Amino acid sequence: MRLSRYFLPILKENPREADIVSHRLMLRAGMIRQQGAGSFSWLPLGKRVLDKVCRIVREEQDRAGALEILMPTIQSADLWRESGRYDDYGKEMLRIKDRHERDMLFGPTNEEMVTEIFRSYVKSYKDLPLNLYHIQWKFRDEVRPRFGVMRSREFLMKDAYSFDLDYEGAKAAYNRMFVSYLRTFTRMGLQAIPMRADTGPIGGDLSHEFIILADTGESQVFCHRDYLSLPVPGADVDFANDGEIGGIVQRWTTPYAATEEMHDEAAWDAVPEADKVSARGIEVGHIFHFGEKYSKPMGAKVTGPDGKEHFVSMGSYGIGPSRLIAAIIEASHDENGIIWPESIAPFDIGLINMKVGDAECDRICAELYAAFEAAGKDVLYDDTDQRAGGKFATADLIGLPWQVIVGPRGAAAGEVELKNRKSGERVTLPVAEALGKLGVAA
Ligand code: P5A
Repeated sequence: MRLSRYFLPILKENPREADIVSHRLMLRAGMIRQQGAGSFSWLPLGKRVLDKVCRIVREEQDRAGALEILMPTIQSADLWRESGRYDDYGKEMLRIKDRHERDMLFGPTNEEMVTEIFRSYVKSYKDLPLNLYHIQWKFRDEVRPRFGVMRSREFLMKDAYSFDLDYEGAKAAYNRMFVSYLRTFTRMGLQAIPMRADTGPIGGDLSHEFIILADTGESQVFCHRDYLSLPVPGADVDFANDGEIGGIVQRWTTPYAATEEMHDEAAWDAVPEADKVSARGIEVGHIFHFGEKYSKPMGAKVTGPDGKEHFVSMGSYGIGPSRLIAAIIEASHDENGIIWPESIAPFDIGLINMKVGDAECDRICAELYAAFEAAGKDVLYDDTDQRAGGKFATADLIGLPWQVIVGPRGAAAGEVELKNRKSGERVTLPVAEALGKLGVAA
């Protein structure tokens, strides 16, 4: 992509409305545009990151055996009257009427709708376990939308829903999502700690929040230092093996970890002083087991091996991809801007032509650009006539993992400069070696 043809509305000044660094950097880097209270458009750079985050989420949901669907954003109130949540949900639910004066709502979550799908088709235990997920916009009329996409009113959620014959099956389904979440967040360069959590309006008796430690986090959290070094399972983890998956969950739930609402002072006192981590945290995922809370009132049942009908045992599992992006920036930035982990960077490489119009600079840039594209690298080529200082500031602000800088003096000698955004390390190399260092054949 050539920057001269891209839409990257960089802000030079710090936007006054942004209180935390991720919100400030997302606005300054032209990733998002605020459209109203807690409502944002995703501009090209932001949309690329959102897509990359969703791709990782999808891959890990699929790996754990969940199946992707897509449900509507607008739901019928009648469905929510069946579960009893239409009245319970309160002011956070945006309620709408259609032209026939029917009560509708913009979905804040989809437990009811997915239960309706399930009960319409699945009648036998032989079709279980089943886990259906989608990635869809949600609306919650939050009392205090703030911090940009961290707590917005319209936000993206990956929500999965599991259906099993009994508690044992449902616990295995819960464990699979638990392990899938560990992998998902690690792949984005985040250290997420599962903590016992309150179930709120979703309900149920077992729940974990996945928390990223960050000073700007909205909740106070407490955990054992061991969490900072626990190994995350690799891609070869066997999701079909309940014992293996259960063992991982066991290891990840043994040391003390709790959010403020679930904090247990007595258990906390038992943690050695040197191992106590008390910090602020950002909730990026939340999983729930709630058994028959929806299946019973909504009549979602299957025939079991005993020939009898059983209400299915359910759970639901959420990740907020839009919030995740803010959390990643909170965890990975410096005074000059964002530092993207490679897995979700909007582009892999920023190619900077310091002197557009200089024959050698233009030629080398064209050669590099073609080689990167051929190798399947995402590259943003700064071919604008902005001055060098401005180009460097933009490159640091948008935080691509690698910068390849082509200036007239180096170009005349067949050399370019390579800068690693994270380490700040710069090296001058002949063109072919620079390509080699970036894993591209010359
Ligand atoms: C689980 C999936 C649920 O809604 N029902 C379906 C369950 N859980 S949750 O904890 O309420 O939300 C899941 C994740 O969505 C993100 N999230 C938000 N992101 C941005 N702005 C918001 N206002 C917001 N509210 C929730 C969080 O990542 C949360 O963990």
